[in-house]
Amino acid sequence: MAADIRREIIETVAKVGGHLAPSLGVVELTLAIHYVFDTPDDKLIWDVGHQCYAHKLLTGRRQHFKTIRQYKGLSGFPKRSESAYDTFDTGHSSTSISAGLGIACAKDILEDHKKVIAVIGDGSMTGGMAFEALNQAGHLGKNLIVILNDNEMSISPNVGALSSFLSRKMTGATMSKLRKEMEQFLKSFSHVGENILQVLKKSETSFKGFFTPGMLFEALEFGYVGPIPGHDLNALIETLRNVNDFGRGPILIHVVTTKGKGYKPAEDRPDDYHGVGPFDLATGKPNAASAGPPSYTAFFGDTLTRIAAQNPKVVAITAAMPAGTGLTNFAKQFPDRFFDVGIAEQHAVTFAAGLATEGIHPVVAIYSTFLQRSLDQVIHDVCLPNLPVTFMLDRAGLVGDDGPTHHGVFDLSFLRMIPNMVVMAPKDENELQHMLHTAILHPGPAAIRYPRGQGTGIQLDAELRQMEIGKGEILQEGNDILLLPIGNRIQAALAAAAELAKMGISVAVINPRFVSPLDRDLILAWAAKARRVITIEENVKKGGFGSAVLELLATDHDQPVRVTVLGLPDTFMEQGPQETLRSLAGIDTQAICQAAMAMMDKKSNDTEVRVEESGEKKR
Ligand SMILES: Cc1ncc(C[n+]2csc(CCOP(=O)(O)OP(=O)(O)O)c2C)c(N)n1
Repeated sequence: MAADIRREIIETVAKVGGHLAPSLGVVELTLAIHYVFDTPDDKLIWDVGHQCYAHKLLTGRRQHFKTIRQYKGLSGFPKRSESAYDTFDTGHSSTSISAGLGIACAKDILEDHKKVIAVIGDGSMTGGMAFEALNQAGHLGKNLIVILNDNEMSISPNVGALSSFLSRKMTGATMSKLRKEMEQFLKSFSHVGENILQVLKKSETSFKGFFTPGMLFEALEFGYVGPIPGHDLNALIETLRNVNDFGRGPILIHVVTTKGKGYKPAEDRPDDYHGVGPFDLATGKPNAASAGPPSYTAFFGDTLTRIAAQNPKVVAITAAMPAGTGLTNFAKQFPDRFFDVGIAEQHAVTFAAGLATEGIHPVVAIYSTFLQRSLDQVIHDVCLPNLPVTFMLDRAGLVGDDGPTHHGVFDLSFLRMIPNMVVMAPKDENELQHMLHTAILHPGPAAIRYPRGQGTGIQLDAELRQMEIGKGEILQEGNDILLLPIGNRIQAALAAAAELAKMGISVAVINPRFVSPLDRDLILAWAAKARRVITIEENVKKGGFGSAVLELLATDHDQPVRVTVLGLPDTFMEQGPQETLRSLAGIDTQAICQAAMAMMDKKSNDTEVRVEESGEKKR
């Protein structure tokens, strides 16, 4: 059965892409859990949820499995609305123990004696929330089974002191160093220490046993079982049965697995096969990528490396995504100025704040969706003391197949409200490099958001230019309508302007560059001329760029201006190709043209109708 499941996963992911290596690593574990426990009444929670493919196949979704991560298809993550077997919606890491403990406490109150099992990877264990939950779970002593899926990998090789501790590198040099330190420590307690030391010395095994990974969890009042070989079904089933039958209180089962197990290319390069696009089954090689310019991510990585070569105070920080954020080269060239903090976005931000207080300039590269974790750290630790930290928000906007857990569609709203924070979005990769240069020279916090995917192919200026903070540019003059697109919507707006020109509509297009502070003068001047304004953003409408423009125009009572705000609706957008989702949300070229034509058709009664959100009128 394990072989069948693996074949199905590999064949499907080769066709449609997905999280391959994490899912292959837990096939036996998934089988054993469903074999021993009484799901869905026993509650099973997958941390991150990217390893849930075998779980989906085993819980009634085999028929639809081919639609995974596609528009209207199965989600790539556990989803309560999809199946009773999906206990908890996940996508962001390190939540499973907290959720599991909540469920265990609820079951206690409800006098329901079913089991709760949280499966968490060693990478996700680097997230602070996991420890907050272990801390409370140990204290409460509730029945909670935590399965640690230890494959020594996050997306890239796992980092941190905990990782070495877990990976049982308690041999050789580490072991003798520890032994010496222990001897000295125990000897300092004269008689008692000497006695314990003698007992420990008698048996090498007991000495080693003293320093197993279990120590850590036992100190947190968890029972510890393991390490268990994670591809040995018999061993897994026996262990889970014992825990199911006899386990009481919080128990951690340490299972050792191989990421990518069963598909050679994924076993050899688990980081490359963590999440993949379609690939050739026989060779493992990715299907030919569409020709075109490199990604925004790559342009960011290259520019930062160039800047760091000139400026020794620039450092880079990632939260477990060195490759995803484009920092692999930087890490190679400047190992002492590169920090992978683990899946710990909150810590990453406050760590950056600490560096900044000493005159270092940290560049924190985090996907927009994961910076949501660090809102308080951004406000309290960086913006309040006005520290010069640059935030690079990759994957801002609609990310596509990963869906609602991963769309980065809130950052304009949650960053522009913070005093001292400069918020920018480049129209292309050339502007991205100038913005990065500008942010690093700026004496306070600044954030740059840019989309997932390829750049526009524009020629890069050889020299980096410092931009004036809060200054936009007029890209095209016109009298009938002013288009105010931000970031990646600029190309769509220029295309719409060209279409509208064919219909005799004269369109002005501004590149605002800054969402905070806004270029008030430029926007007010052109809005006064056109009297019809359309804002376009790949962010939720609520509180985003359009809201900022509305706030600005509302202060200017002399100039009645009609405004249409195009942006993402007040729902969680589903998964699917980026262009499909943009069209659905009404922020693509066609939607801009339609909004413009609708505005031109309306009788001009400007004093009555001041502000219109797309679809709704306010009088
Ligand atoms: C808060 C957060 N930050 C970053 C990520 C991106 N991410 C997805 S999986 C992963 C690594 C998880 O490693 P581990 O828990 O060991 O699971 P494995 O993939 O090795 O099975 C990372 C960093 C995320 N999902 N959530």
